[in-house]
Amino acid sequence: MATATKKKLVQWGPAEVKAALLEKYPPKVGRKRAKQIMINEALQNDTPELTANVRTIPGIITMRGCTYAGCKGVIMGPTRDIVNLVHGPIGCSFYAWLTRRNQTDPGPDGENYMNYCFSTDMQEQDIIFGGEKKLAQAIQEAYDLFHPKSIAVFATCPVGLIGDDIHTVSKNMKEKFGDCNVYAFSCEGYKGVSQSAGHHIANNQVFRHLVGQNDEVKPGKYKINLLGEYNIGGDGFEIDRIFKKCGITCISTFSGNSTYDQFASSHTADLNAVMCHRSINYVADMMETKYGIPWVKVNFIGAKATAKSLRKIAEYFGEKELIDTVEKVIAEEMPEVEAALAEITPRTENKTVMMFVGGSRAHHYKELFDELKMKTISAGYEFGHEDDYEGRQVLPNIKLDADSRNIEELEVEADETRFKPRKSDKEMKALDKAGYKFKQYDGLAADMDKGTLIIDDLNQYEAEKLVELMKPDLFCAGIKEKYSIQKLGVPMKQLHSYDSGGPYAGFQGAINFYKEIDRLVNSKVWGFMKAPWQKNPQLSGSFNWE
Ligand code: CFM
Repeated sequence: MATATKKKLVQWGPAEVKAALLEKYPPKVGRKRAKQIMINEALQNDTPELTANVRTIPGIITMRGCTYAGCKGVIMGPTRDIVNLVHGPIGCSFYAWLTRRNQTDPGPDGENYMNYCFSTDMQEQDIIFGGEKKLAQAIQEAYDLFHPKSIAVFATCPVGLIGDDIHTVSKNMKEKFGDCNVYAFSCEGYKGVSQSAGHHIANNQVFRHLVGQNDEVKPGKYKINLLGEYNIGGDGFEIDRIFKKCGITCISTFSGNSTYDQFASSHTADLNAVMCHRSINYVADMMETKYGIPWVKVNFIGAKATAKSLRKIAEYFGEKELIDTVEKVIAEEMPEVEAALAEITPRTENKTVMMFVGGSRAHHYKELFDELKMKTISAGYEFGHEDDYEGRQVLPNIKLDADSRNIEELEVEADETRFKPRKSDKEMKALDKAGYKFKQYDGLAADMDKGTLIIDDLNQYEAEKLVELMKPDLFCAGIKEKYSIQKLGVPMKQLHSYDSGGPYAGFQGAINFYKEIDRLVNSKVWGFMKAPWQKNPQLSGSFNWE
């Protein structure tokens, strides 16, 4: 047993690894999982090769979270001046209470509810007799205590099962208050196959109830929104620092360190820059249709990627002043980055890494590992869709199943008074001619080396198997995976919460990341560890009367 686990990558081709991962499954499970494990061949297909966004097979310990987590935790969690009230048993709220490290700055008004945990604390009698009255009372209590401008209500699983009408309760309370926008999210945990469904449910309501509520034009030049950036570990603060230095005005971030008013006036921006394609690309599409704001994909994870994204924004506005400032900022920031890389890369070069994270970070963080000259030998998302793997060109050919159809798609039309094309036809054509790409995302597979393994919805068993077979120098995933991987003697970096580190975005963030990875891959500590069963594979016990 011990020799098999020590075999190195060179002895295992991707096809063999794939076969070994599937070997122990019953045939039906094996067939299903086979479709979610792809040996990357860098094809640029129009039809998806990999199956994604489908149900996890019952009995398998998935890395995924639930729909409520995606809605309340991911999208709405970072909004500081909206009271997030969870309608459900206390556990759902307690485990969402500041566990995602989305940081905030209370700003000049100081209005910040993120450090509170609001819940209706449903009991058995509420499940039996209905929880609507309790919900109305809780909304009233939050309003009386804080007088917030907005209260968001989130449904947990039992709420959907007993049929509480949270939307009517919210609407009635909104009318009663007059000065507080109250709305609800039907984001019961079971609503979709993963948290991805929760993003969609959250964003639909943000679009419906928040975006476009304030037409007041904000001061500033080169106005953009940053979509899909959630300020984990302070990433958003570093990106804001860079924007300010460049003279770019960020009207609203969806939703890192965000406020109600930022969402409300986001339709006044002139460009939407999309970070996390998975969680928000449809909002960019809806804002384009309704208000005429074009969108581009950006990535501020990785120093080179940051520079590239800044240049992309500057090219869109096309003004010399901005283009020059962006170049000046890049020239100022890069020497420190390069010095850090020159010092660290001799120690990280050719080390191997695996990443299984969410719906976009497995791709974004590859940039940082490339800068460290490390090899990403296997990667995947927990809940990415086919387009996140293989690019947006596969979108028309994704087969929608019943689970996807369950999630509402908003019908959006151009706003009669507020639709305004940001660029003339002539300007758009000129950008197109210069090779400028709007609405383009090529996905993870295009950036992965040929012959690497791309795996969707990796589970606990497969993660351990993969590490045993390929012995990477570093494994990246989340808290649920952390300790089982470290017990295998491999260092593990959390790319959701960053453990306690960060920021890792932008230029300064990249330097933080290089240092952290250097420390992890060059520390021998995990390799010295032996679990008790590795020393004595035979467990023995005795009765206490013996
Ligand atoms: Fe987007 Fe995210 Fe991610 Fe995501 Fe997330 Fe996250 Fe993530 Mo954890 S929105 S898909 S649902 S980048 S919480 S900030 S780290 S799984 S890769």
